[in-house]
Amino acid sequence: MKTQDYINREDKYGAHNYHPLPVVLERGEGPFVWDVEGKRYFDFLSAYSAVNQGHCHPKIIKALTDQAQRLTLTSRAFYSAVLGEYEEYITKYFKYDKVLPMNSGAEADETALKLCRKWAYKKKGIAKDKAKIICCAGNFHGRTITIISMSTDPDSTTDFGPFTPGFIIIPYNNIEALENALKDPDVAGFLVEPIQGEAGVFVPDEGYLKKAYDLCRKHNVLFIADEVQTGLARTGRLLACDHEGVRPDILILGKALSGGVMPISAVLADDEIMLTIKPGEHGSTFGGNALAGKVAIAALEVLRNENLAENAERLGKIFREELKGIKSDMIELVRGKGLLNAVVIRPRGGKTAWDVCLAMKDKGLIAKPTHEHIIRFAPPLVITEAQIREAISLIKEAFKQFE
Ligand code: IF1
Repeated sequence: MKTQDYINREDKYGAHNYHPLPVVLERGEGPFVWDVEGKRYFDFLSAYSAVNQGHCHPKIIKALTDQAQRLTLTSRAFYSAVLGEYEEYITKYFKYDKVLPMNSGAEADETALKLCRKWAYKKKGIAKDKAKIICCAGNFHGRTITIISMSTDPDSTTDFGPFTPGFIIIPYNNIEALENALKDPDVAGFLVEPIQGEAGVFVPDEGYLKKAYDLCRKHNVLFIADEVQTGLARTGRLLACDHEGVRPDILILGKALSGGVMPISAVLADDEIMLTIKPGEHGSTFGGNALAGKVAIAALEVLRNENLAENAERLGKIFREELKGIKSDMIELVRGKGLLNAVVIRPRGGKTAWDVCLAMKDKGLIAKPTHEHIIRFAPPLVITEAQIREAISLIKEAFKQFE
């Protein structure tokens, strides 16, 4: 079978809810993936930051295969020998009292919303069913009905209503708007991405998160950080909130918590908040399974042992510097933090970000456009300086084609 045969088969039997770049991958190692024709690519998407530790990291795969032969899933109807070990490990790692384990990022966001509401009624004293949560225009928190109820993206919402009430949507990176919204005494929480991914790696002004956090504190409102994409070393710190010394009241993690091996997500909070949810009130068949516990411990160990946050910080600076040095009319703007970066493309002669991505693919580097005119660049954090420089020369060559 050739590339086109694989594409045709997906097209015929799979729902058409994605529009992939025409490349069919069959193997991955570190920062590289190979297609079915044997061609090697730099992976500059990293499965939307789920493979921060690199493809098929040997320590994570070992944890997976070892545990897979002992015990994979018990459900939470019983205790497991692994869950407590994982809970102790991750809570000490992030310095929270408790963790609530889930699977996908969307589920963890849902969990955070439910937790926030429960806290609002049990602790803050908001009247039954009145709690509101503030969120930001341009957000991306997942695909469930409740989560898209917060979305301002028509692709995410059109023909999917009716929606979940209880959200106040304010502009991102706007402290005045937050201050205003916080005047409502029924507000229980503020849910925010430290950098907006889907919006095109939109980095807020320095000090925004800290000011937002301080305002939430002042109004007895929970500061909830969705670090599903920005967390776990991606932006040059363990958490993107660490750049501003902010400790979220509720922290949401996913994606790289498994190094891309299986869906593992988590919500972290202290007892005052987490213990408001009682047995039977929330959960998931697979959440906290033994396989996930061992995989997540290994994935977190790799981040620390291989200094991936430091690597992201250092190489991110070089990467942005070099990108800014590329002489092309098509590059309007380069932005990002650590190894979460984006280029805003100025279309030229009918050529868009999609065409640039196709040209980069031909050169041996894959990345995905977002919103027609933005290309996200987010390689695995195990990438080396020499590899980053090699990747940049490929990107340069691709842009040259449009001169
Ligand atoms: C897809 C974007 C990235 C997320 C944040 C929760 C979730 C995500 C901050 C949900 C998921 C994804 C999913 C992916 C595309 C993608 C994405 F462009 F849409 F915004 F990464 F930038 N919070 N992000 O970014 O996690 O339920 O998917 O595990 O294919 O939809 P999930």
